[in-house]
Amino acid sequence: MKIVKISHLGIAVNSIEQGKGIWTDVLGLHFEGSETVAEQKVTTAFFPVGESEVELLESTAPDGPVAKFLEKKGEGVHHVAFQVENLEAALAELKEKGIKLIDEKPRLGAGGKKIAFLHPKATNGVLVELCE
Ligand code: CMX
Repeated sequence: MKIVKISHLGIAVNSIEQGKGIWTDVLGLHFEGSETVAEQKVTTAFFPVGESEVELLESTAPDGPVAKFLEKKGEGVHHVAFQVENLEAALAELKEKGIKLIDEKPRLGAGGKKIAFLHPKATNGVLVELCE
């Protein structure tokens, strides 16, 4: 498999509205816009940084993955997303190597990108997203 770059860093926040000021007013990033991804039970907000982005994640439902993360750990880095050249091939390769996957097949994430998650137990406690 070939990782091309860090696509984004996902940061779980209680509220995008209340949390985004530090990223824009203080750190000087540009707020590109937000999008709700119903399937993931999150609203995302993107702030480009060079070729990568910061993604703030606010939960839209108490039983969603980000709500559970916030309840357990509080606000903080939720996942790191790597852009890969061929997501299906990368997943097949990881499965073949016995790596614990959350998604064996790509699903659709923010911006209509194909995404899939690896289980944090397989990657030193860090939730890893692959996207294409
Ligand atoms: N980073 C690191 N570890 C995490 C984690 C995260 N983001 N989320 C959960 N975990 C850990 C928990 O701490 C827990 O560890 P322990 O067993 O040591 O206590 C373990 O994983 C299980 O966690 P849980 O709270 O019981 O939750 P679930 O097993 O129900 O779900 C996970 C965990 C990772 C499988 C689930 O959150 C998931 O499927 N995530 C992928 C989808 C997602 O996060 N979507 C939101 C972002 C969408 C986007 O960017 O578009």
